[in-house]
Amino acid sequence: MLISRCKLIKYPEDLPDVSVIVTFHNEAWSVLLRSVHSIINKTPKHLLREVILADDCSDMPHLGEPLEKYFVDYQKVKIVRATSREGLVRARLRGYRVATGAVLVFLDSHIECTEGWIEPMLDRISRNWTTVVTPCIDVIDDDTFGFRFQGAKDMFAGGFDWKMVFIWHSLPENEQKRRNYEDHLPYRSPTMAGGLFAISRAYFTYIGTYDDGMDIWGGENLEISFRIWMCGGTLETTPCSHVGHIFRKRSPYKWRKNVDVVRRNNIRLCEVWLDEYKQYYYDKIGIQTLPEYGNITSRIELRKKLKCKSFEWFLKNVYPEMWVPGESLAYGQIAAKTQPYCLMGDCGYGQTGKPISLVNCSSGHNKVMYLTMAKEIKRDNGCVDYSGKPGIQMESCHQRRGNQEWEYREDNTLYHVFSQKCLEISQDGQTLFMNTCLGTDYQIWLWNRNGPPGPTRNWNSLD
Ligand code: UD2
Ligand code: MN
Repeated sequence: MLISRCKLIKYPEDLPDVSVIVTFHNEAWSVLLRSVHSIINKTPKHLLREVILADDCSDMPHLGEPLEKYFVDYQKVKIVRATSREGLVRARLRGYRVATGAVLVFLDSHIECTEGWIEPMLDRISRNWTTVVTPCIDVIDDDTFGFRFQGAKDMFAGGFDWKMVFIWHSLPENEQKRRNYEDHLPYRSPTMAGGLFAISRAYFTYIGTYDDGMDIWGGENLEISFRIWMCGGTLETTPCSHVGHIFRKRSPYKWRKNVDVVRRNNIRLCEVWLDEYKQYYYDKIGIQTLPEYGNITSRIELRKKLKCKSFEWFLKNVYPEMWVPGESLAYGQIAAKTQPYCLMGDCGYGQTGKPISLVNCSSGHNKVMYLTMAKEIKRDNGCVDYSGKPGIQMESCHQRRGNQEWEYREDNTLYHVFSQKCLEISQDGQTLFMNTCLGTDYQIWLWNRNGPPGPTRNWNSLD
């Protein structure tokens, strides 16, 4: 259920009005109409200036004339079209150029707005024009199209990893505290998913809209998130605004041939905003020399003109929970002392719960693990987790210690703080288990006691 406190809030009558910009490329008819009708029906008339449908050169017949005809009597619905496929950034910019509302709301084309979705966002922006707001994104099931409402318990903020992939994480304790653990209050988020947000039109212009050199999909969400924070704005989510979105299992449309556009977009973003931290992305994707990524001069000038802060400032002040590889307390393969076996933890996107296994240390697998400042043993987005039940597995990192808090002790044992047990390899070298710490050779693990080369945050410097 919607947090009940949300329903009690009275918003001023004179909130700023909005231009809702929906970009689409080959969207299904019913899905697009569901999106547009929900916008019209759920936005108070006096607040809705217009709905701009920005067609990114769709070639499905229903999106041509039939769409024009369907909306012919809707004065507030405007359709703008690209004559060649431009990608979502340039399609959104096409919408922005014709928008006249005080606030812009960008939405994907497969969404559903709910009652009261707009007021909480407009309220925040009307108090401070540099606040950028996202709604809570609920899930619309991509098989049944049913709407799955998220409650207050599932509040997530946005983060990212060094593959420059957007990730969700639970609200850090500090942020909970800052808002007195009150579920209905907006919370700050280091990044946003990218598809659904409200921003003052003047502010969008002021901070340099989007990087129009970004193509098709990807990267623009982190780029605008970093830019908002580093250049003096605030990015937050209001739990009182809910919009559903169809998360699709795979991308339904065509991409460019011969170019990895996501990587190219990410390089643009790294070169402009990440300072020396960009190295972590390049290490992660394994490139030594940069492929062609276009011209970024105007974006670098923008950063100077707006006197934006450094990426280190962002990591210290906005996202202190972010894991920085160079700050690791230990890193590399974790090798058993007694046998030629190393720990292997597998945790791709969305897959968790896999048991930690043992593989030959000289095998080709990437077995590099990190001991983070939050005392996790980490690989990708997974952390070694021991729940007290038999089995040690990779789970998503939660930074709340508990099952994921480990110490690599002076005597080279791997100590699980909560259970007070040590990691042990069986005498036949086949299995792993947790045992009372005895300091026997089967509990000794060899690991480098430092982080990999790379920038680290200087927590003491002032900025
Ligand atoms: C997420 C965002 C999306 C965007 C993307 C990163 C949410 C819910 N969605 O992925 O908005 O920030 O991350 O780039 O946060 N489109 C075009 N032209 C194209 C490709 C896409 O117009 O060449 C449209 C598409 O029809 C859709 C929107 O752009 O309305 C976003 O694309 P998506 O739904 O494939 O992205 P999504 O939700 O996987
Ligand atoms: Mn989408």
